[in-house]
Amino acid sequence: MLQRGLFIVVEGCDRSGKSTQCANLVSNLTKSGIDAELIKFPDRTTQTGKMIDNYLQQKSELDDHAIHLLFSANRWEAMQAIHDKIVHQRKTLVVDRYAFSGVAFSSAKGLDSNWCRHSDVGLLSPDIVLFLDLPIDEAEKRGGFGEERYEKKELQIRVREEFMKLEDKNWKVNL
Ligand code: NYM
Ligand code: MG
Repeated sequence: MLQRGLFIVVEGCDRSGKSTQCANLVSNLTKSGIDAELIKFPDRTTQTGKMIDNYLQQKSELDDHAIHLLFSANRWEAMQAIHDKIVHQRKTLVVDRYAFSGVAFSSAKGLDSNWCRHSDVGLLSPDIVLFLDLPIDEAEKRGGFGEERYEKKELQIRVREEFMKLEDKNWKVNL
């Protein structure tokens, strides 16, 4: 029996298959007797999440720094609950996007990547990061690509490059 649950983050560009793989992972963990739960960022249900959703659906305009900080706030407001689940309830969390997306997308837009990192400093660190690396050409062919802000080939290529700069020893790329 684990003393605490694991914090597993799944990252990737848009349409890389994260949601499908996250669902598969949770279901396989559950079948192996591990109490696992799926969490997703941005969480579009909260107040900050609604502002983020409007922005992504191009219903509102926001300064690049302001939206970056909203994405960050959307994680901070979930921290206590995440901590309780992992530490007290010993649940393993599979998290669809996290602070890496925050830095990769905002710096791909042109913000300073050091500035981008600051607002997430102190968030709970993941135990494992799984990065789904699908060629952008393939992602582009998938249904729905292009509906939301950021779903543009040129930006996705830069996002992928920014993700690669964040890779460290806790990352597993395309397992
Ligand atoms: N995104 C996501 C960011 O720009 N910063 C963040 O901190 C996070 C968590 O939001 N294009 C972007 C990546 C996606 C978009 O995510 C919505 P999803 O997983 O498609 O709902
Ligand atoms: Mg998306």
